[in-house]
Amino acid sequence: RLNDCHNFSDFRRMARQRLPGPIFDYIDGGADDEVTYRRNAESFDTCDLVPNVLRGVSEIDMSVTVMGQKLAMPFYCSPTALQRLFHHQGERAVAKAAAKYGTMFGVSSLGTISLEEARGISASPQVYQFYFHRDRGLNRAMMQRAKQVGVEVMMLTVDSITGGNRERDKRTGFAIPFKLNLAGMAQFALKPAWAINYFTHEGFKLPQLDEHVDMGGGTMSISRYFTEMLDPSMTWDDVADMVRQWSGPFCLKGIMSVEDAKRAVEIGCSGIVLSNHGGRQLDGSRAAFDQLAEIVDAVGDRIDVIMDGGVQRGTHVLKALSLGAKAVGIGRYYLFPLAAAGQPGVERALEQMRVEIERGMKLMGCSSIGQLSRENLRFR
Ligand code: HOC
Repeated sequence: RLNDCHNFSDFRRMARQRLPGPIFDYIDGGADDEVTYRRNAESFDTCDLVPNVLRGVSEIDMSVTVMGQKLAMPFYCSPTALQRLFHHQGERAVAKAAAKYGTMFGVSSLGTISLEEARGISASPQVYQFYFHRDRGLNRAMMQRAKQVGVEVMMLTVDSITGGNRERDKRTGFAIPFKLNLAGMAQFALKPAWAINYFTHEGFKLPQLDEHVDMGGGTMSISRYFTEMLDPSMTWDDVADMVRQWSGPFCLKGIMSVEDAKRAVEIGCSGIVLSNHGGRQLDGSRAAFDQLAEIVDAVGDRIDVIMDGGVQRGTHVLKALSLGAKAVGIGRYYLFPLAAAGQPGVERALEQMRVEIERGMKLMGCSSIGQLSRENLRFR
């Protein structure tokens, strides 16, 4: 079955077969009418590649350096929440796969293994993604902990001061932890393989958050987390303080406008991730790929510009790099393989992406990433 997965859609299908419906919809879903979610993937088809030939491409070097981190491949596993809900190996599988392929991976403040454990598993550069909580002490504590662990890059998500309108989650009542109430029992019966693994491995934990938050034995929905815990009064001054405190590579995820990109440079960030949160927050917002050239032209010589959203093919990565991105983040691209098959699934997906990039570079006449340029692209 895993051997039948040759692309994103195959892994998505396999994940859908394996996961309880509410969990599949949580990963797969976007906000409102999911216009931005769809546009993310479609945006890559608005331009075509223009290859060169006869350039001597027997050796391909696809390594990049981003925010001071050397990556063997020009993409990394973006931090995503709640991974042990999708497969009992969760972040452990992703950290190991990223280490095997020499790329960076992220642990979320809503991750289901601890930063310390992730560090022990993988020597690959580690990103710690966090949100700006109302509890400023919690924000400081999260940064201190990351410093102690030796996290390479701090990544503050700035597009989520309130929750996107995720109607699929409203319909399914998605909340954590997964409960064995009547609805939970029905899911258990429908997806026994998932349920046996989930309930026979250690209980569901959020090691970055648990000591700070008392859920009182209840459940937490996405909208409750965003509304009750995150601070909508956050400003650039707050972020500037954090960048100073961290005094290392600091990155803002969820930047989309030129004005904000320039502010990020001013306050000393090392990178920005152009992102609309996988279409899960502000529906109708532009695809990061569509906005990339404008941002690279404005700040690309002073800050590392990264993008994510809709990346499903090696050629998508090559198009983003040709426009000037330093690297590309993947999310659902590794989450569906994780849900489908754990670590072997993630490794297969990373390998497929690596092979697609290598093949694409050869066919485009580029032996290193530095040779990609806008000359290789034409917009329709
Ligand atoms: C119950 C809390 O970034 C997402 C994540 C954040 C999830 C918070 C869930 O789904 O967009």
